Amino acid sequence: MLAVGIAGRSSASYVSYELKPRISDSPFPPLEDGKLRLYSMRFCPFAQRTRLVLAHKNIPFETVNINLKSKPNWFLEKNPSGTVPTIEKNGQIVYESAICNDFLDETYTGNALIPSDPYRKARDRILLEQFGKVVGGFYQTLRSQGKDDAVKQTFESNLDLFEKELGKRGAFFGGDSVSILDFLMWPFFERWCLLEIFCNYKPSPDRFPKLHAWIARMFEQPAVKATMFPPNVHEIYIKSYISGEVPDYDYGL
Ligand SMILES: N[C@@H](CCC(=O)N[C@@H](CS)C(=O)NCC(=O)O)C(=O)O
Repeated sequence: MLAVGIAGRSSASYVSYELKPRISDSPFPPLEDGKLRLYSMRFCPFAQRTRLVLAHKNIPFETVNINLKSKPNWFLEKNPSGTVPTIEKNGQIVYESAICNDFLDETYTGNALIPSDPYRKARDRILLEQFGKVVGGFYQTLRSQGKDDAVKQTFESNLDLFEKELGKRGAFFGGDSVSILDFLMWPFFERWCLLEIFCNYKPSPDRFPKLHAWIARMFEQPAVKATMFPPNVHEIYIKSYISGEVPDYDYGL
């Protein structure tokens, strides 16, 4: 039952002991004092936000995957909203990806990701709020198999802000280097491959040259290399998700 593996293919030196998905009748896997645990689902983009921060900061942690269609009661007691990511250490429990990431960045201070300038931090928060529309547009486009032009147009108009912002900021949303905002947005760009696979569509490099260059730079980040899945794996997962059966949460373990 216990799958032990190196989480990622890069030189990032963290190791994750990944337990196969816990279903409702699975007993709580005991957590040692001092150990950080991530409750996750391998293909969840929100959990990937937190996995990116863990990888970037080389924080040791263990992973317990949750079967989101059959959640154990002990998980719901820890996080009544029942969502991943959720993190736990020494009885402290935090959930909501952006909050998990802030908590980790402030607790483990090496390789800081939150801007120290309060104004920059506030502007990043505003952008993150706006990014919700991009996430919504991405999934609407996917659901409509790219056949609804109005949906695609709205998706791209919401992306314009991020293209423009990158023009002001530089190579990354953090400027010369990645920041917490880059990692909060990345999982949804990694999944653009799904737009190509299922919709035969992708926002064009003519309209979004800076975002395309940023995507290429992000693929080179060690934390991205450590947490990403290739397009065919995203495809397998999404096909299992839309099949109406229990998604293949276990794929690759
Ligand atoms: N706002 C949450 C969203 C997380 C989320 O929706 N995660 C999904 C998996 S990708 C989940 O846990 N779904 C289970 C459910 O909603 O019951 C966050 O940022 O952490």
